[in-house]
This record gives sequence, C-alpha cells and structure tokens, in this order.
Amino acid sequence: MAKAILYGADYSVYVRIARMALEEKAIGYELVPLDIFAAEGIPAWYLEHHPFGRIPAFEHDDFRLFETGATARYVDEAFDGPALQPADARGRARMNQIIGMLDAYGYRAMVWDVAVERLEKATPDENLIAGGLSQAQTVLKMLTSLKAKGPWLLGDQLTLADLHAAPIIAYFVKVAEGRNLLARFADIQEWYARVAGRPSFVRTEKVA
Ligand SMILES: N[C@@H](CCC(=O)N[C@@H](CS)C(=O)NCC(=O)O)C(=O)O
Repeated sequence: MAKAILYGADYSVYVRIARMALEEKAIGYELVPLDIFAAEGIPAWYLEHHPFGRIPAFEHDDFRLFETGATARYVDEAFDGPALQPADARGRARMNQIIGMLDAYGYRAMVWDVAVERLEKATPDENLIAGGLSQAQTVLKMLTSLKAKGPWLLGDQLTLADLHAAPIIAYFVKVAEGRNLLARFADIQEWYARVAGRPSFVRTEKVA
C-alpha cells in the first residue's frame, strides 16, 4: 500500500490533529515540511495541494485531501487499526458536533486570540484576549456537558473528537490564563491530562 504523506509543520495545531490520527492507527507516514508562515511565502506547488494556503494537506497514493476533519476520517476508515469513530449514529453525531464546535468556536479563540496573542505579541491586545477567554469558557462548558462518562470525550472509546480537542487545548494551556481557565473545568482538565499521556500526543510534541 502507498505511503501516507502529510504536508505541514510540527508547530501547527491542525497538523498535530492529523498526525495523532495517523499515530493512533499506527500508520507509517512522511511529514513533508511546509512552513506556512515562511517569510518567502507559500510555495506555488503547495497551492496545488491546498488552494487556501493552510496546513496540513494529505496524500495517499493518488488521493489528495485538505481539511483536517476529512483527513482524519479518511485515515480512520481507509486503514486498519482501532476504530476512531463510534459505530452508532448518536455517538458519531456527538463526535462530529464536538469537532465542529472546536473548529468554529474553539480554535481561533483559544489558540490565536488567547495563546498566540499573549505569547507572541510585544503589546498584546487585552480586549482580544478577554474575548477569546470568554469564548473559550463557553467551549469548555460545552465540552463538559457534552462529554460522556468514561475516560474519553465519547466515553470508553477514544475517538477523533479527543484527537481534535487535545492539540487545541495543548496550545491554550501554554499560557497562564488558559491553564487557570481549564482548572475550573475539572472533568476536562482530567481528560486533558489523560489524553496528553498518550504516545500519539507525546510523539507529536513540537521539537524545540
Ligand atoms: N480548516 C483547516 C484549518 C487549517 C489551519 O487553519 N491551519 C493553520 C495552522 S494550525 C494554518 O495553516 N494557518 C495559516 C494561516 O492562517 O494563514 C483544516 O481543517 O485543515
């Protein structure tokens, strides 16, 4: 079977989500380095993989994908290994709801508006951070109420929802405001400690 190829960088939250899915399925893959923020811009060849200029992009044999959610679902369905999606309609819907919520409301607020703003700006925009924290609070509140009983977000089965949430929260807790807010949601904090112990999480940690 052809090798899976992922284009991206180890600093990227979305690249890490796709890598965690590949790791959980124990699929050998190649990470082709692509720095989306490089000073010289995005190479023209890459825009053929991802016309919107984001990372990651994925390739398997002659099959190309962009969009991390689609990539992770493909990885789960096209390869052997433990199923990363619930078999039942409601479990699958809940998983997709959590992923959709994180994409639409979690990623920008938690990663960009709070963590990147605090870590990388010489003069952080405090209003942006406050707005991001407010939205992050709603995301964490909803994760708490949507989480099933058991070790993982969907209960006993580790799913793509866990793999989507972990890298976003990992970025959020790089800053004190993120850690302090997470500490107010004990179930999610415990879940995060658990998922952060998985080899798929540890192996995809950004090399300093
Ligand atoms: N909807 C995309 C989002 C990917 C995304 O936003 N990736 C970030 C890195 S984590 C990126 O490429 N950012 C570049 C930019 O915003 O210009 C997906 O699901 O793959």
